[in-house]
Amino acid sequence: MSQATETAAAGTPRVLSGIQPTADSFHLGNYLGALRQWVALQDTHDAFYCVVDLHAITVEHDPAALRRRTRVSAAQLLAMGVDPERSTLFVQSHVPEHAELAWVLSCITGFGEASRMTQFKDKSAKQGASAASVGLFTYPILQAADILLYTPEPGENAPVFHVPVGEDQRQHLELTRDLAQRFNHRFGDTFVAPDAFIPAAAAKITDLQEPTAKMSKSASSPQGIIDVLEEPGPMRKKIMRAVTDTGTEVRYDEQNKAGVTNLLRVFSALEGTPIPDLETRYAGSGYGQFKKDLAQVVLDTFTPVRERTEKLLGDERHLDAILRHGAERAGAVAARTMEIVRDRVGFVGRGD
Ligand code: ATP
Ligand code: LTN
Repeated sequence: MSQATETAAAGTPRVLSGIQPTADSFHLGNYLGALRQWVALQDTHDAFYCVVDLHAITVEHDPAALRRRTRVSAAQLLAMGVDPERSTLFVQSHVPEHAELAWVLSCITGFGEASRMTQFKDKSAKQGASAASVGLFTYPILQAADILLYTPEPGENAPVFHVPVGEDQRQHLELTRDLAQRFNHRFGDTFVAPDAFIPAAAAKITDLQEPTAKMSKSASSPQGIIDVLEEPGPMRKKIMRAVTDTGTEVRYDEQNKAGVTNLLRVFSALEGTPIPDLETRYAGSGYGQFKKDLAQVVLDTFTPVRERTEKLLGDERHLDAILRHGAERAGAVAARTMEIVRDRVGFVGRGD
């Protein structure tokens, strides 16, 4: 059994989240919307964090890029502060129970219910609906399996189960809750329905060039997105060139000043300064100084992460050993859950 789960007292809140290895770097939206919470939640939760490579093959992919990005993703998580001694960090495909539970859950998911998932609709619309794979369609069910495999065990207190994600994942979390409750209803109490843990202030970081659209690796232009592993020069330039309105006032106004509002959110989240204090600090100084200072705050946050990531990638054996250790811990929990699930749905045990 895992060191982390052995030491986590029954009733310790549990957290699980996943991220796809589909880019050579995470971006600022990923960091503020989700990953920063991963690091913070380790202090209070028994944490499971997963690089979801099975999800990454739901769209056409290059095997060599996937292999590289899986390691880059894990290295960045470690560099951001995910601590493999306190948390279980692992690669989804190292724990085959994810795919197995996804199959079981797909058999209690309605076709219409799955058809309502907006992420599928958006992504399949981009490729042309007939080019979309069945894997992309069932993606949210695999995500539900990722989560429910790590359902907390009953303890003295009501079990707490958090899933930190950005706002765009709310619908998938609702599906996960519905599937947990449906399974429990049909086959007996098994899963704890998880709660989405969505940071209000940074739920949606927008594109620097198109401040009403989400910052996104697949939809943003290179100028609209800040990568965690970006070199300082281009990073500074992008922030200085971020779209703002024609006024000069640094003021939070979602309707009329979407660009400045997004930058204020980023500044506030990274520096930990309330937005009204930033408005006061930059009253009368125009956008230039504000952007310059913001660029410095972003650089101060990401430069150490980039340096640590490079170091971790320089020793692949060590990195792979951390991930193997994580897979062992995660696998022990997943195996226990699957044993119960197989029994509840009526599969005959192998008797070993
Ligand atoms: P894509 O848009 O290409 O699907 P993405 O850039 O949204 O990808 P994901 O891998 O889907 O990135 O997201 C990883 C995590 O980061 C998720 O929890 C998601 O909610 C969060 N996230 C992604 N983009 C943003 C954003 N712009 N603001 C806040 N959170 C975000
Ligand atoms: N669908 C999520 C990634 C993801 C995930 C998960 C998030 C896969 N499995 C489990 C939380 C919990 C995304 O696109 N960000």
